Amino acid sequence: MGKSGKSPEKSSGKSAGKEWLGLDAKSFATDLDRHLNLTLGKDPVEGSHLYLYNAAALTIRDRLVERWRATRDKYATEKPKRVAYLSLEFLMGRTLTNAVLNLDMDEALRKALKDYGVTLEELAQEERDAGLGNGGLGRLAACFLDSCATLELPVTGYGIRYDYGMFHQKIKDGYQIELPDQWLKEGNPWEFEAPENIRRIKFHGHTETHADADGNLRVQWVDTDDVLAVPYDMPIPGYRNNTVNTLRLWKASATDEFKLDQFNQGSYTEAVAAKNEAEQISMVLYPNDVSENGKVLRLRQQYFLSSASLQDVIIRWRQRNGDTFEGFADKNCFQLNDTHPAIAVAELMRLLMDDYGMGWDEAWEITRSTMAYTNHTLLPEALERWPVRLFRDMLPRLLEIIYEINARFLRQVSSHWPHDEGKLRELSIIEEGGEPQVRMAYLAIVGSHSVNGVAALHTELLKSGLFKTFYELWPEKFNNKTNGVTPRRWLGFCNPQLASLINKTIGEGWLTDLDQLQQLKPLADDKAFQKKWMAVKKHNKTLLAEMVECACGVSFDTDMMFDVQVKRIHEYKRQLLNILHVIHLYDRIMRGDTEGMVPRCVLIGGKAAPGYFMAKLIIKLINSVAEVVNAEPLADKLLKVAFLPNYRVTAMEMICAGTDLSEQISTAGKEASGTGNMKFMMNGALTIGTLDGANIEIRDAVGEEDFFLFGLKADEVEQVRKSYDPDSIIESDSDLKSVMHLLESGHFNLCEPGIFNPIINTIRDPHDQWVTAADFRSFTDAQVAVGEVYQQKALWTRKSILNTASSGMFSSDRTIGQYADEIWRLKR
Ligand code: 26Q
Repeated sequence: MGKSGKSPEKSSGKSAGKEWLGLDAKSFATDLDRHLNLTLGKDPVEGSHLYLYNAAALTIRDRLVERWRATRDKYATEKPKRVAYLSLEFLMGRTLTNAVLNLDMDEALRKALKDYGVTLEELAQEERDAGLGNGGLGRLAACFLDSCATLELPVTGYGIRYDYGMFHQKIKDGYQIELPDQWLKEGNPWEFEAPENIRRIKFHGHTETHADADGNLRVQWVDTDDVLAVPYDMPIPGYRNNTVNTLRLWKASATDEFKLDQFNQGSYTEAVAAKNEAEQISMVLYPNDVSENGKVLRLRQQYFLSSASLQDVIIRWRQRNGDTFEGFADKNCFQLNDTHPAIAVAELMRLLMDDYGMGWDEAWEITRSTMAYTNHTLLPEALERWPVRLFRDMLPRLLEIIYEINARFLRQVSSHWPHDEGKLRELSIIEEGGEPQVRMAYLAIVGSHSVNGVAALHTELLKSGLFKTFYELWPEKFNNKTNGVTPRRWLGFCNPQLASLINKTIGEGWLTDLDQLQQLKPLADDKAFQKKWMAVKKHNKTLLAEMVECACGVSFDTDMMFDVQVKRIHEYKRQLLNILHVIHLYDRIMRGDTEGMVPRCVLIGGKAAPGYFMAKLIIKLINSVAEVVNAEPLADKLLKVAFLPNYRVTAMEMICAGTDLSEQISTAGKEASGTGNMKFMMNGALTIGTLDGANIEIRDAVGEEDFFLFGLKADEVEQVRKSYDPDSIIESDSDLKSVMHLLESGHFNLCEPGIFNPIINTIRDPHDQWVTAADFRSFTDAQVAVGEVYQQKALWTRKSILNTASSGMFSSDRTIGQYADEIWRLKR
């Protein structure tokens, strides 16, 4: 297998002895016409954009399929070690435009579309986002798949084909409303059902033990309610390398057995209802980005994904290798995207022992050496736990195996720390107490050979905090893999003007070797280059302003600074701190204290978990403040505020290109990494941020001069919290005091008195976990510094260029290279 970046000759390829379809405009035109007329059966005249979109998708898809089959053949011949990336979430966004970029079909397709009088941009709008994820973790999985295909690594993504992805967010009277995301309503041209690979998943029932012919004890899990897992495959193209990997998503389907039993007994309706229950498993994505404990359906989803995917890998192994598992661990690796698929540890043990007759020790050796676990959170309340009771009912055989794993593990703990009851209680996979719980993170750590965090600080905090004792026991398991994002989507595609300027300046190599952006550094002070750089930013700001106008009815002036915070709404991410600063600016304007104030447009966007009261109230506050500020004539040229509804992958593509200032302001020690921060940096935004997650590495990469730092550090936050007194902080800071006065006087909620009291109370609460008041002064001062720099156009532009130029290490190609070398040990 070659390295990334090699650009094989276009269209030079064969599958099954046949030349590949042409990549020229004429071939595209012919195929567009054929798909429109024959595959879809529509006339160009009656064909709305949707039909033309589908014809284009099929035209591109044909080319993908050729390369897909060739890649499959190549893996089948070369038999490389393979990785299964197990994730409950893949936040893919749109596919058409990404495929067009990766297969270098942009120009030809545009030409072919000319005849229809439609632009590629207009067509692309017809595609709904595949929003099968909540936020960072799901989008990371999508970026990783892009990098794996680009690096030509045999990695398959395994997930769930939810009928409904992340909810559609509407804002009504300032409040979030959730609407179902019917992303499959118009069909999905990018998926291929593979009924020949259906797998059967067991639930409920009980276990029976008997001795086999050799006298070995064997366990059978019987009387189960089974559900079928039907795979749908999506092609994942690499960047211009003819590699196409697979994302396999499972849909739940009822077995047909009810027809025989219940149907004959006359209980037709009950039989159909049972079918419903099975198919619920893949119905909807859970819209929480922090674990919601105890939901039965969620555990069903987790087991469904884990079992189907492991069976898939094992059955394919046996098709190629016969009935031996020798070499299995050298040829397979399972990466667990957080603890969501951690039940895979016990499931692999079950499959190897119960279905294939392997003894415990051999099965454990295979399990431990193939499983690897990535942690994505530092919030202790976000660690997944499941009641033992739930396991006993739903997955009785898995509970037995977990108990056995735990018993053997605790023996190891006692020999490491003899006579230490406390250590046993602390490390046990089963948390005792009122309602005994299974600690999924502990199961994942015990059952894996690798445990990684997603940014340097995050990994250090895991080792010294959450997983300290595990680190003492197994220091060699722990490692860091700082996140990254794919530069194809997050610069090449989303910012065509900047990409083209960069191409003209340093060539196109950066798309697969992002460190090459360093070559822009000498140009940071070049007047002519700066001018072009600014013109691109201006253009992108115009597009973003159009979007904001259209979605929010707020007009953003492109001469003003675009100050943006988009991410899930969560208290630790402190959208509240941002809005306090906005109130402060408004307060200054109203007091006439506007000297040196740089005109700003503040954009905030993100979804709140439907059951997260405070997050939803913060959205309401943002909208209430926006309404007052935008209606204030005195603020007109100085401050605009908008809340962008339904933030998603496709929105970010436009947002990150048009942003001047990136807000990364989480309470230090709480954001595992962040990845939006990287997208903004790549597109030349400057960051205002705390020393949290990957912000630290971003600042190290660009240099402290070109990053606006503020706030308490992670260890200082812990210190401050011991004697935190927000009231006295507020009392001694006249700006904050004035902001609190505006809030408390009901200035932003005249018609709805008292609604923001819960927010006011949190800010004043000595137990406020996120210490918002503590960082207000330093945030506001840093914002003044931002304003001073922004007013010096050349200086700002220099810093903007240096940010892009220093963003090389935040390519997911770098991250995936490290996973491949250090965890998966793939040859490359
Ligand atoms: C768990 C159980 C039940 C229901 C939902 C969940 C659940 C779902 C999604 C828990 C967490 C998530 C998502 C977490 C997430 O997105 N974390 C982010 O991961 C990014 C990629 O590593 C980091 O950059 C972010 O810092 C981190 O917050």
